[in-house]
Amino acid sequence: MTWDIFCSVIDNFGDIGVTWRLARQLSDEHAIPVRLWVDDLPAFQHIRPEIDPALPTQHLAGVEIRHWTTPLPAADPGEVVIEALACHLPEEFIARMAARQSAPAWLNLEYLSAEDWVAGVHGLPSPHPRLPLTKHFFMPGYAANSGGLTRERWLTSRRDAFQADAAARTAFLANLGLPVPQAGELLVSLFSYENQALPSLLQAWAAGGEAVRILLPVGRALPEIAAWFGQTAPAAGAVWRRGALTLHILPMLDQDAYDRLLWACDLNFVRGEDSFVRAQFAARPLVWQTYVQDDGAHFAKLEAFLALYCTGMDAQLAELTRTLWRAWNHETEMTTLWPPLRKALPALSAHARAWDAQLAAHTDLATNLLNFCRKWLK
Ligand code: TRH
Repeated sequence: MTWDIFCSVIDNFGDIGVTWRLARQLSDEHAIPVRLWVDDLPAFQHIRPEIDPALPTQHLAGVEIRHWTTPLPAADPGEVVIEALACHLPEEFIARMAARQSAPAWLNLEYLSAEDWVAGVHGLPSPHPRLPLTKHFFMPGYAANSGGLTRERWLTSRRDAFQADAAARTAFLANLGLPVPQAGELLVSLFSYENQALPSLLQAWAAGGEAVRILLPVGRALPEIAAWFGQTAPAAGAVWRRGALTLHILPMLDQDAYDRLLWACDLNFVRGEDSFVRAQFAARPLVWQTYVQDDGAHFAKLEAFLALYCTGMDAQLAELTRTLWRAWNHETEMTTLWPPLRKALPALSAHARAWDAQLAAHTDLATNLLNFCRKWLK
């Protein structure tokens, strides 16, 4: 049974990051022929350099990738159609779906949230007002009665092997032009949006008593950071130093290499949706910057996740985590928060491992999707 997944890139890389990961897993682990429709191939190329933005059709890792243009190229809808992350299917495609002998399973794959209402909406039908089609909400989430998280079967074993192998870590870092980590040095990846708290954090790292090496992929935080270092022409490959802080600007890595970067670091700053989930799967301490929504809904998302993540944590550690993540998201001064965070990293690492083990015990999103569609299509 063929599946069509539609991805419209609103901005950045999360929309394509999430849909690509799912498409690849469905093909790889479930042998499903997947057709991924993407309206912004250059964005895709950032996380998978093999993508050729000029091609209307191409294949990668067993997935057929189609350039989603207007009008949509001719194609018969598959048995499952997923409109991902608030995109809207082209009307002509919906008409083709309705013209099929049996209606496809049509799913609205939503953004991830830890909020309570998610489980209540998961699986709800939304009948088309005119056509004999029903769309269902499919909600990723942390609860057992949600759609779950996209997690490959290989994840735990590959990650654990990598994290247990110091030589693999060193080789990976060397490949990025980075030196062998020294004893006592802290390795931190920093993937964030613009953030007014950045200068205070950089200041705390520079003034700390211990070496901190920051790995910064090129992107939205770069101008603010360059300004703090008094640099005017930031580019991948640059290395800037101040006090105990050394900062390396990395090129955008392909998605699998970015996973490894998260596995390799002692602490990861992540953002949006996909890097956030992958940092949880890295089983290392993390700090999340939410994707800002105009109505402030991102703060509710932050609090809902914190409530879950801090459950069972030692009270002081939970308080520190909440204070720190709130400061990062409300973009307030963080200088005084760094020393306690640094001290708490071993305890936070243990918590991150336990959290990951909890997540690994849930059924993954691709399997949940498959089970849902089988029921609907039978
Ligand atoms: O890029 P993001 O901010 O993406 C989004 C979008 O803005 C989207 O519209 C919004 O709705 C969503 O966030 C919540 O952050 P995210 O989700 O972490 O996606 C980044 C992707 O880029 C992820 O798949 C990891 C990948 N990536 C690489 O492949 N290489 C890299 O070097 C880095 C830094 C990231």
